[in-house]
Amino acid sequence: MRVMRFTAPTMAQAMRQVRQSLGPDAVILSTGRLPGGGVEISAAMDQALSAAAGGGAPEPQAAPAPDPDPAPAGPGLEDLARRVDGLSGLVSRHLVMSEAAGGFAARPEVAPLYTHLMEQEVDPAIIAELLGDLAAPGGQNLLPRLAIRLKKLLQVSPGPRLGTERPAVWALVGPTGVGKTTTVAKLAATYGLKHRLKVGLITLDTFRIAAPEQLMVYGRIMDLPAKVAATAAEYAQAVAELNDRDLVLVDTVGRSQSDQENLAELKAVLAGVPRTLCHLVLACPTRGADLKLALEGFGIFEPQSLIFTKLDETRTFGPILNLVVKSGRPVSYLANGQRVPDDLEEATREGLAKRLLPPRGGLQTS
Ligand SMILES: Nc1nc2c(ncn2[C@@H]2O[C@H](COP(=O)(O)OP(=O)(O)OP(=O)(O)O)[C@@H](O)[C@H]2O)c(=O)[nH]1
Ligand SMILES: [Mg+2]
Repeated sequence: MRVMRFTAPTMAQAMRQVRQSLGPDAVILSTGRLPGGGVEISAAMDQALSAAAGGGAPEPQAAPAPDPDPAPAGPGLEDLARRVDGLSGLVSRHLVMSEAAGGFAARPEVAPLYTHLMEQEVDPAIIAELLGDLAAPGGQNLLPRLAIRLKKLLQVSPGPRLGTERPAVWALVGPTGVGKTTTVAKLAATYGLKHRLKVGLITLDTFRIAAPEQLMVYGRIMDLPAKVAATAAEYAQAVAELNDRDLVLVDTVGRSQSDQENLAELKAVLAGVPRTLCHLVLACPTRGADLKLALEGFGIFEPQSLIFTKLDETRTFGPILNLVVKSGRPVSYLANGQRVPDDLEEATREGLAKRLLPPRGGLQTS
């Protein structure tokens, strides 16, 4: 069992130590205040809990220790351990949140920022990282310092590179109805009309009635060649026929993130052109937990970037930050309306930070 104890002046600093030493999946076993000031966290590696369920409470200690009971747990115990793991994670998150909230509330200059980021639904662990030791001597405005920290966390990759091999092939994948086809059309207009590149279109969506026509119409309006493919061989053939193009944009069928069978089928079709780079399209108003599920489900496509749509339908942008931090993937584009091609912007750190932060002077201080 790997149990470690961390002490620090603030909960945020202690949490950072936990993440640095044990990684993002560390399980918090307990938190508490030290008599002389400061806080203490006992945390363990994930596998420690299955041993804990086998008997014996975890012993807080300063350094990793070998498992005292190496006997393998039976299937019943494994299930129990999973449940304990889930519950422990939940309880510890609440403990850390309330500890952190208490700490931030006691600092009047930080409290409004904390409230704002919580309202933006930024993950509490990220808030702790952002605000933990944020200080401005002489009572200066903390907002510019927070903006710098935020921009460091926000990864962006505006205008994915075309590379030397032509055509570059980008496929947009994602859950149903998030705006994949609309975004393909917006990108086609951006790269074809604005950047004057030769663009071709392919749709792999032969599942929904009239789906192929949707892209064909865009192709006709923009005078771009558009093709339909249903199998890996047809897809390879379609890309081969578009070999005079600089960029081929591929629209795909929307699938639920839980539909692993159909996702695997789509992956097999995309494998017809191995150099296809996938970009994951997600709708910003989707609940945070469901966005994380989508990120996991569509992980099989190894997306190069995240594209968020429907920003015009929400005022809550924390989930974008949460997903960037969780996935390590950059955001490439943001879609903020239905108009093709106008409602598409390249993601920038400044643009995202501006959406996430309160306007200067717009903080509630009560
Ligand atoms: N408000 C808003 N609506 C959008 C945006 N992008 C797309 N839409 C709308 O969302 C709806 C679905 O868009 P599609 O492009 O067909 O979505 P899709 O992901 O291709 O859908 P499926 O192929 O069925 O999975 C349409 O009504 C679009 O006009 C956006 O950024 N903001
Ligand atoms: Mg579509």
